[in-house]
Amino acid sequence: SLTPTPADKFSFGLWTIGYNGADPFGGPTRPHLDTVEAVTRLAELGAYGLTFHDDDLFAFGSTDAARQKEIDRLKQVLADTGVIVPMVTTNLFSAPVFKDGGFTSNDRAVRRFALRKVLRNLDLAAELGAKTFVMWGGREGAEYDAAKDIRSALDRYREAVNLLGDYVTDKGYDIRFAIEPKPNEPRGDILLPTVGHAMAFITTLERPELVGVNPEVGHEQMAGLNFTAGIAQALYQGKLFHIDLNGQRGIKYDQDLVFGHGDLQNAFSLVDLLENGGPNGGPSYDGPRHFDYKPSRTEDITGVWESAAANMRTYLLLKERAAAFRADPEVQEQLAASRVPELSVPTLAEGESYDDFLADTSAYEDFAPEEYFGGKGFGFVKLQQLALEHLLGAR
Ligand code: GLT
Ligand code: MN
Ligand code: MN
Ligand code: MN
Repeated sequence: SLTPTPADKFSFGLWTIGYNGADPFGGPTRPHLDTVEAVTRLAELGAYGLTFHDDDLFAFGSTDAARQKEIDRLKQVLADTGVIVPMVTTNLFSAPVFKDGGFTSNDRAVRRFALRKVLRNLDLAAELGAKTFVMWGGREGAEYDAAKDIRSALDRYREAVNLLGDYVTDKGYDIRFAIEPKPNEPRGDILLPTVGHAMAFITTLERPELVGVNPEVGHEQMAGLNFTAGIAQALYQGKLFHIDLNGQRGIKYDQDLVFGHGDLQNAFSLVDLLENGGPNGGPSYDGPRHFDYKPSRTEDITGVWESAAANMRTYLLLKERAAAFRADPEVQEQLAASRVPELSVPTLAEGESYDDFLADTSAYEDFAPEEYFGGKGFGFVKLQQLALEHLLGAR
């Protein structure tokens, strides 16, 4: 069905629908959106989750009383609507004190303050039942090579994440961390710029099992990478802890468009991967389908809610189209003709040693590479056209 329900696990950041339209060139075009209204409207639209940064819910530097008042208002509207908080994250990028980063600022006092801000927010995440804690290090980076000792910065990042891992373990919190990569913006270059960098970093941690990634469609595409392929590798390594869905058109500033309003064919293959698991079938990811987009500043509040609904509707449309693609006998035939399933067959036979392998003359001595295919192609273009026709609703 194309009507979103909580079973679809659609979630939104408070900062997404709450984006007031301010950009580096102009001020707000929309008034502040209150948390209670945001949650109420999301519930009506069929979303199941709300996520937030500490500073989205209560302004940076709030008194304890002002902070608690907003937490209580949030808890009340969650109870009234049944919306949950699957993920919480900390803002270590907006306040001027974080201009050179939080965990990796050159200034040690800033690093200590940043870590305390995160620990306090982790307690709140646990209190609200969040299972994932996202870390987007937007200010962890530099504009100038001489300004940042990258190896020390990674040491400090590691020190911070190790401390957080000890903290949740000792407190018994059922929370895992998800690092969100981004290549640049707001910093000239950001640490852990891609999914691959982040997954390699995770192997250096003391508790790697507690840490995964939160890849964002647009962020990988800003680096010119294939998002679906990156997600497939994160799944392969058991590291897809969370996902940020949105749209991006090419290598430029972070657009945060509605999901599908960028590279639609890649969005199709992504939903196919998440829902159908690629060639082997079966869903491959059961976590939140989290939209991290920005309603364009040209829109009024009606447009905000239309764009929120558009994200979910596009996801569900792609899910339907991907199911039709997989169910089409002609697609199955072409997959076989293109030898897609054959890639899952191990290259060596069971129990075949390298001695056996070297003795197999059919593999090398008698193999004629030029004649082998007899000029035959793989038919990948035909397969892609079948996918496109399903995507367009032409089949
Ligand atoms: C910020 C960023 C997003 C991150 C958020 C989590 S904050 O809006 O652009 O991509 O997911 O910190
Ligand atoms: Mn983004
Ligand atoms: Mn963003
Ligand atoms: Mn994001």
